[in-house]
Amino acid sequence: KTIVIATRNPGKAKEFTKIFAEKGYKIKTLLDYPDIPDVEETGKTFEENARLKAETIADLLKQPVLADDSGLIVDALDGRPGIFSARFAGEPTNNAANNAKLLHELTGIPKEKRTARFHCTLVFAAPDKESLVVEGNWSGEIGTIPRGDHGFGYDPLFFVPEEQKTAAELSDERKNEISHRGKAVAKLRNQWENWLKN
Ligand code: ITT
Repeated sequence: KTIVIATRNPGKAKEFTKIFAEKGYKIKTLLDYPDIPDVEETGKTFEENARLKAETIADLLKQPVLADDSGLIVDALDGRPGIFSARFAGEPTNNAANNAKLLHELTGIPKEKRTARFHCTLVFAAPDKESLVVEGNWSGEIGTIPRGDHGFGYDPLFFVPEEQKTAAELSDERKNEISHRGKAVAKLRNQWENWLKN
């Protein structure tokens, strides 16, 4: 049992591998298909971009494909970087530069105004089928010093009050239990085996 995930982000790939291994599935990502070109993310929403990735690659491979479009929504920045989270500091994705830019833009903003959330929209697409769409959110606060070396992306700056830790200080298992991506996958699991059969 193999699921193809339309991502080239190694951080996402690692999380999905772990999440789906527990369910008895193997995953492949676009890192396993170097000849497939990048899908341009021209949508204006997480869902539009996740659909673009999942539906384009499902048509190309003629098999079911899952895609994740996700990002960090910061209240004090009117929701930025949002759908532009991967390339906040420019192309190609540079996590260190993204985190530095985020800290810089929040200079002088007090703790109580540093609220943010991670969002994840997952789209499962298959040829000649209506896509399945689920989402998950995870609330936190943007810290002032990066902490922890698990996870990826903005995790070292994403402080989770309930855990008194940044996302990068959580174990991989714990992050998957409570994260935006973990919650979205939990919703997907209730529906996708039926969806694949019909
Ligand atoms: P693919 O399109 O190939 O999947 P991408 O990184 O370009 O990879 P997105 O456009 O969905 O994917 O951007 C997601 C960005 O949001 C990601 O690069 C991180 O900067 C941030 N992000 C999403 N989920 C995150 C998480 O769990 N922890 C930290 N940062 C996250």
